[in-house]
Amino acid sequence: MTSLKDDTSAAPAAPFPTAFRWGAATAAYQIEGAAGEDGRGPSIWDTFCRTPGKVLRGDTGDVAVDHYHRFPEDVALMADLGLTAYRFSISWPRVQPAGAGAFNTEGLDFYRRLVDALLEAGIEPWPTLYHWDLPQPLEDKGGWPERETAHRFAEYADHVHAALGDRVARWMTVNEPWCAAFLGYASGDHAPGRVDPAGSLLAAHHLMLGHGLAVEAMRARRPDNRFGAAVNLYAVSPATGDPADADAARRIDGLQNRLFLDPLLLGRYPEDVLADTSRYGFTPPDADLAVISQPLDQLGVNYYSRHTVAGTPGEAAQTASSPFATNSPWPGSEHVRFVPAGRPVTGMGWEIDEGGLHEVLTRLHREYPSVPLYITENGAGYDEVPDDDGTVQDAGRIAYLDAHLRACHDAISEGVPLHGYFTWSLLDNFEWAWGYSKRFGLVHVDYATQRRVPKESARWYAGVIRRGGLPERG
Ligand code: IFM
Repeated sequence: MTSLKDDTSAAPAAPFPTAFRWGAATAAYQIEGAAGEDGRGPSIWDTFCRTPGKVLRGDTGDVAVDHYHRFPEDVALMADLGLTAYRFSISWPRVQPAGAGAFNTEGLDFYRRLVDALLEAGIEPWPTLYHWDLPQPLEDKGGWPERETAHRFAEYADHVHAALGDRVARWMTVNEPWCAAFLGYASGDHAPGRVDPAGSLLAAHHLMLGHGLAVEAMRARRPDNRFGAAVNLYAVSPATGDPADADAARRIDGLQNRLFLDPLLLGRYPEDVLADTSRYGFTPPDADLAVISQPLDQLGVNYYSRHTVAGTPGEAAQTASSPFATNSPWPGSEHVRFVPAGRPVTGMGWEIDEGGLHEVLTRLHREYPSVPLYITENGAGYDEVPDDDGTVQDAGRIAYLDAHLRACHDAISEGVPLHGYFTWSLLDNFEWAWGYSKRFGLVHVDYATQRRVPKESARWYAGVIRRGGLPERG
């Protein structure tokens, strides 16, 4: 294979700061496989995948892209891309199979080997401690709606940190608590598949409490390490000027963005969201907010699209996180409809709106205390197949990444403290309820052979990294 770095570089038309992190992201359940190896315990996703009608075609993460065994090849691919940072997640059930009690040395050893390989290749490791794979025994005891789960998470995080904190400086606690809470416990589109709106609000609170407790414990050990969480944020617009649509936008912005940003960064819950959800008796203890609002060294922003919403009757858009979606993931605002705004969509049916990323970044800068920002996920899912000559043409993904990176560039020029960008994802992988039918990778994976082939977007991204910025607008 010719090296992805062979591109002869011209100076970028849109340069990024020299220290800007250029990364890619993945998550344990989506790539590792080896579900039954070396002492790993069952997670809620193992159970969910085996529940008929939950995951397209009955796909599972049992093998995924076999990263557990092929990580040296994958680190070599990252090096060839020129990545300076790699965001991955640590599988809680691999490290602590029952979610409490004994830790599994073999599981931790895998992450030691991975981290060592990354450091050897000059790539900064960015582990996330929770990307949705709760140990099943903890779900059997009530899962995230139970306060105890937050304490179990902090204990697990502390143990991993004790093992790796000498070689890993940057830590992310929870990934996309909105999805874990509301897709997991309100709509049931994700594991554990419960439809319990009141429980989903408690889950959201306990995910943030777990984050705060974990940061407290880890920071006490190594104040020099850097800690944060990754939230999935959206720009939100009303469909029309109708006051009912404005109210819908306020509600969805509240549940999607402010329900997480306000406790984390301001140490309070948004009053209007507490009012919107009051029918579910959500009254989080005030004392927890001091724990949740630990100073953050970095905020991870996962951005994919904009929500356009209406509070009035009409046509609804297909924006589902699952092909089987039926229940609402918006507790207290179940009546809100998501409507098409007419923009082009990715293969997920998600509207492409790089302006929304600029809006999210500048809003963070304007409305919240200054915290270093990183795009911890951004990318596009399609279902592309290789051409006869084996190349994978993914012009749609290149256009998506180019547009969103230009939005980042503009935001930085306007003073937004954005310090890095991790594209989702390094490799094609298990896309949750969609199984293997949607591909987000820069690198194509043939799931029958596990052969990896960098797509055209990988060559493009390697060029951006090499030049330190974007080429002239095409
Ligand atoms: O694949 C997911 C990832 O696990 C979390 N953020 C969104 C991605 C695309 O759906």
